[in-house]
Amino acid sequence: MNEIVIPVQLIEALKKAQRVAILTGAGISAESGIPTFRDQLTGLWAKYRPEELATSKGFQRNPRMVWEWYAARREKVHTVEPNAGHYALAELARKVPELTLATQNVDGLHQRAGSEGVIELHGNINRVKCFDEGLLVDSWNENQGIPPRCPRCGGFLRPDVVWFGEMLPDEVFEKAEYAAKKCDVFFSIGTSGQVEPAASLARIAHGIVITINLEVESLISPYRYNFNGKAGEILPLLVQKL
Ligand code: BJW
Repeated sequence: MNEIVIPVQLIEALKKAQRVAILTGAGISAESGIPTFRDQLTGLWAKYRPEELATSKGFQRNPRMVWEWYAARREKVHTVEPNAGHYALAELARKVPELTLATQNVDGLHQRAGSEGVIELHGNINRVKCFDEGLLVDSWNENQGIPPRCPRCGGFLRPDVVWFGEMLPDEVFEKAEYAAKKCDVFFSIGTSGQVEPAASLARIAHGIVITINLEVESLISPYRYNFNGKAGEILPLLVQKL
């Protein structure tokens, strides 16, 4: 691993920052053992077709397959732990006056690491809702087939995540957008930036933009800092210096 150097001017800027906004993606959970989507070998989309598994049309075509795929991923999430990157962001929130953390991840690991008020742009795999009514459901009869049925209307249940072609939950994106526009420092961590509208947050971000990603070219300039490396190694170093 290359030595990670955190520029002094970045530390100073972070110490002065009043508002910090953060966007995270699958890369921050990779070190916990959750696969990303677009890694060419291990990513979920290298093995599965997004249009079959992450669209409402795919669900209508094969609800059992989609339910089971998400059930297996939910099980996986329950077996892993937050990593040093998740914990560093929870710690960062205690060191700056205002911090908004928006994640595209559906695994709930930020919350388990102690982050509060997390904006879940793409929902949460641990919640379930009715496909027809869109209302959250807490419990259901396991003996009514797969997917289970909504206890209110009898429709299929589905994970409470945002599939392609679906709107992000009401007000969720607006909150993240507001935070990005108002912040002094914006972090983009472990995301390929290929999925809209989440990716637009880094483009509209005000102030200094810090990117932490295995695929980014290292860069230091007054308003852009790119760190090529693992979030779970870079974030703890950075937060420790504050
Ligand atoms: C590390 C690391 C380590 C690894 N440390 N880094 C404008 C233009 C074009 C298209 C559109 C547009 N607006 C809307 C669209 C359509 C679509 C879209 O964006 N398509 C593009 C793919 C072309 N967007 C939508 O449909 C969205 N809805 C919407 O826009 O509604 C309005 C609307 C409705 C109807 C019509 C028109 C508009 C919804 C998007 C929902 C995305 N859903 C998924 C699945 C969620 C459920 C589930 O988990 O199954 O969300 S897809 C998947 O991608 C998942 C992720 O949250 C999302 C982003 O992926 P992410 O997090 O960036 O992961 P990767 O794998 O791509 O990248 C990981 C990165 O980490 C890599 O860069 C690694 O290098 C790095 N890394 N280890 C640091 N240790």
